[in-house]
Amino acid sequence: MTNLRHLLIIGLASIVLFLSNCKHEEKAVNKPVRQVQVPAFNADSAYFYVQEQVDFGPRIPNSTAHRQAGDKIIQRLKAYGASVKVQEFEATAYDGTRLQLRNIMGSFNPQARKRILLATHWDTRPWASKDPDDPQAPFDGANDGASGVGVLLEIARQLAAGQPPEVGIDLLFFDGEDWGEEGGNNFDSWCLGSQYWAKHKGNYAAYYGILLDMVGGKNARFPWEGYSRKMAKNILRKVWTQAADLGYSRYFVPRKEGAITDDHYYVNTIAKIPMIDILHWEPEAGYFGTWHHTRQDNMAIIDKNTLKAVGQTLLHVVYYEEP
Ligand code: AHN
Ligand code: ZN
Repeated sequence: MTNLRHLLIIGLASIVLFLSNCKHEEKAVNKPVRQVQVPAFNADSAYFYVQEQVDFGPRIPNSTAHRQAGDKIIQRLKAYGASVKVQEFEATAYDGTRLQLRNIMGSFNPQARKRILLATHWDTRPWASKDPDDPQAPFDGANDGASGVGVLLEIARQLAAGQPPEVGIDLLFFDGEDWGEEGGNNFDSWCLGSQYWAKHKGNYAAYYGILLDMVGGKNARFPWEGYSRKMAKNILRKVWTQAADLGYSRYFVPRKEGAITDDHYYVNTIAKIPMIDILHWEPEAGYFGTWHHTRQDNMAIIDKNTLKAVGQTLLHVVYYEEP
C-alpha cells in the first residue's frame, strides 16, 4: 500500500513539474529575452556632419553647393556600406523655376523584408524669407536642412561600425522641400522631392517611417504633430515612449500640436507608408523658432544635446524593432 501511495505521489509530482515546465517554456517562446546592443550615438560626429553640409554654402537647388553637398551625402553613405540609389528628376517650383533635384536613399540590410524608413530633407530654402532685414538673402540652413542630414549620417556610421539591427534600415534624403510659397494655402508648393518620391517609389515598402525636420536646435521641443497623430499614432507613441525611457522627455514633449504640411504628409497620403514627423516646435516663438527662414539659422543655434536626444532615440527604436 505504501508503495502504491509512493507511486501516486511521484506520479502527481511529475505531472505538476511537467505542467510548470510547459508553462515556463511557453512564456519563454512568447517573450524571448532580446539581447540587443544599441550603439552610442556620437553627437560630436553628427555635429561635424552638420557643419560639413553648412560649409558647402546654402544648398539651394541648381547651385554648385547643392550638387557638392548631395555628392557628399552619397559618398558618405557608400563609405558606411549602404547600397545607394539616387533618384534624379526635374520639378517646377511655384514661381516657375525648373529645379534639378535628387532624392538619395541609402539602404542597410537590403534583403530584410521588414524595413524602417528614416528621412529628412537636405536642400535649403533659397531666401531667408522671414529675415526682418534681408528677406532675399541666402542663409546657412544649419537647422532647417543640415541637422537632419547630420543625425542620419551619424546613424549610418553607427550601423556600419557595430552589430547591425535585425530589421532593414533605409535612410532617405529628400530634395526640394523648401522652395515653397510662404503664407497662404499653396501647401503643395513645398516638399517637391517627397511628392515625386511617393509617386515614383516603385515596389518599395516599409513598415513605418520617421521624418526629421529641424532636429538640432537649442531649446528644441518636439510635439505630437497633427498629421503624425492622425496617420501614425502608434509610431508616435513608440518613439515618445523610447525617448522618455532614455530621459529625453524635455525634448519629446507629450503635447498635441497642429498639423504641418511636411514631407511625411506625402509619404502617408501618396506612398501609404505611416510616417511621423519629429519637428522643431518652440511655443515662445509661435510654432517654429524665431530663427526659422532667417539668417539666424546658422551653427550658433545648433545644440549637440538635441542631436544626441534625437539620434539616440532613433537608434534605440530601430535596434529594438523585432524582425
Ligand atoms: C509649411 O510651411 C507649409 N511647411 C513647412 C515645411 C518646412 C519648411 N519645414 C522646414 N521648412
Ligand atoms: Zn524651411
